[in-house]
Parts: sequence; structure tokens; C-alpha cells
Amino acid sequence: MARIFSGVKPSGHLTLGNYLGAMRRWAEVDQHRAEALFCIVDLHALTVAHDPARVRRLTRQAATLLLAAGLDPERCTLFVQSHVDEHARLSYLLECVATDGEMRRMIQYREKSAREQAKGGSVRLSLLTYPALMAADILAYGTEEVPVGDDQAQHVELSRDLAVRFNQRYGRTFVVPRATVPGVAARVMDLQDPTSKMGKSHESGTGIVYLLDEPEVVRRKILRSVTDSGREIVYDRAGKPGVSNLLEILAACEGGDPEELSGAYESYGALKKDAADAVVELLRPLRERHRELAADTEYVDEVLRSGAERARAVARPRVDAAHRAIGLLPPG
Ligand code: AQP
Repeated sequence: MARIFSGVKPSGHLTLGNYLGAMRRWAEVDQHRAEALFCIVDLHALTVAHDPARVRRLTRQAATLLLAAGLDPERCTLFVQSHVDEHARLSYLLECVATDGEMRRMIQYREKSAREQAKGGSVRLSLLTYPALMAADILAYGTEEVPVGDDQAQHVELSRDLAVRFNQRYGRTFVVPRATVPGVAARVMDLQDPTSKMGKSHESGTGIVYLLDEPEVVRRKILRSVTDSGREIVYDRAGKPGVSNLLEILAACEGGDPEELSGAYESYGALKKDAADAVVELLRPLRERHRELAADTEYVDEVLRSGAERARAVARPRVDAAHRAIGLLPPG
């Protein structure tokens, strides 16, 4: 059985992008066909200015939403990254294998460090090094597949490079993973700026559909999404980013093909209305289940506790092996 690992970062409220790009597949497909581990990667949320109480709150909220989305603790392992020390233990070893140059080439580092500087803040060293931690998240589990949105493909590529380099230098220790991205909605774009990814920590709240937005709010955001110049409805991500984004969202909700769907519409208004209806219906059961689960924090905490225990048992032997392979004397 294939081993799958993926994660979500509690750096903001989860979005439609997180759901369509990652979470939905984890629940509907991945946990049924593989030995799957899903993680709330809270250490990654500390790489930019953060409020400690908010990160804690968002961590539990993300876990609750993942369960509401259909992750089943009997079928997969759901846990919090900081509860399993092996991630940080392995991350340092991978920093000793990675180079400064390859870290600086990461697009997310370049974009987020520019954003932090534009806000007048300083750039945390962890923002540069976190791809090594992400590689540790993946490699610690002998992961073969990493189901992610398109924006994370570069980081998975780096994880592959580090696994290969470590194995060549110190002996075969890691499985070399690969990213899998969804065919549709691999990169849901901001409704107000369809040339930028819909990101949970971005400022433009009206361009981002949050999973816990009220249905009227979801509808309003989609109906007010920016449109491209010209009136024709064609699927062309470069030339018509606004309409293409709506077509992708609708296709992802209904299981269709964005190009084929474009033929069914003659006006932006009709497309926006159908996309809004489809997203509201898609999110309705998730919101309802979330409301039930949010009232039972003890259950959620117990899932996370036993998930961490299982994850630790899987990760520890490989991380110990990496320590030995790289030259560290095991404790007596
Ligand atoms: N807009 C998106 N379209 C498709 N997939 C997306 N994902 C995120 N945004 C989109 C996928 O969701 C998973 C979890 O994402 P993450 O928590 O690691 O966050 P991120 O992708 O780094 O960026 P965010 O959500 O925008 O957060 P910030 O603003 O803090 O960087 C991943 O598989 C991701 O690909």
C-alpha cells in the first residue's frame, strides 16, 4: 500500500483553495487507497509574524475542519506536527544536506520575504529554512506520494532532491517522494486578483472564500469577483484569468471540465451565479459537520493525541536511522 503524507498550515482560516486543491482529495480518495498521514503543520505557521493564541486556535480549527471534510481517524492518521519531535530532529539533518542557494530559490520564500519587508517587518530565518522542515515532514514517513496544490510542487521537488542527495552521501535511508496535483483547481486564484493564488494569509478578504464563511458571504464574494475585459466566456488561464478561475471552481465542484463548461455560458452573470450556488452547496455539509465537531473539543483532542502516537511510531525508526547514517553516535 502506498504511503501518503500531506499537511495544512494554521496560518489563517482555511480556504476554498485548500479544500479543492488538497483536503477534498485527501478525504474522498487518498485515505481510502493508501496508508495516509495528514498533519497540521503548526511549526510552519511560525515563519512569519504570528499571534500565539491565534495559531493555537487555528490549529484546533484546522483539525476540526479536516474531520468535518471527511478524514476518518480509523482510516488515516491525523496529527499536529509539533506533537511529533521527529520532524524537528530530521529537519536539522536536512539543513546540513541542503544548500543556501537552493533555499533562496524557493518562490514562496521570495514572495513572502518581499511581503514581510513591504510591511516593514523583518524576515525570519525560519522562512528561509522551512522547506527543509517540510522535507523532513515528508521524508520521515517513507512517503511515496504528496497530494498538494500546485503552489507546493516546488517544495516537494526539493524534498526529492534532498532525499536523493542524502541517500547518495550516507546510504539509502529515504524513499524518494513525488507530488500529485489535482487535474482541476490545482491553483484556485483570488477572486479579486485572479493572477494571484487564493491564499489564506493574504490581505484581500473579499477575494478569498473561507470554508467557514456564511453562505450569503460566499455567494456575495463570488458574485462580486472581478471579470476580464471582453464578454466572451472562454477557458484561457493566461488571457482570461477571472473567467477561467470561475470555470475551474465550478468544474471542480461539479466534477466537470472547465473548457467544456465554457461552452454552456453566454454571460458572466450566469456563470457567477452557478459557481456561487455550486460552492455554497459544496461547503454546506462541511459547515454543518464542523459545527457539530467544534462542540466536542475532547473528541478532536483525542484524535490528535492518538494520531501523534501513531505518527511517532512510524517516523522514529527512519529518523533514528538518518541520525546514525549521517555520523551521530546513538545514545548508549
Ligand atoms: N489557492 C489554492 N489552490 C489550490 N490548492 C491550494 N492550496 C493552498 N492554496 C491553494 C493547497 O492546500 C494545501 C495546504 O496549504 P498550506 O496550508 O500549506 O498553505 P499554502 O499553500 O502554503 O499557502 P496558503 O494557504 O496561501 O497559506 P499562506 O498564505 O500562509 O501561504 C497545500 O497542498 C496547498 O498546495
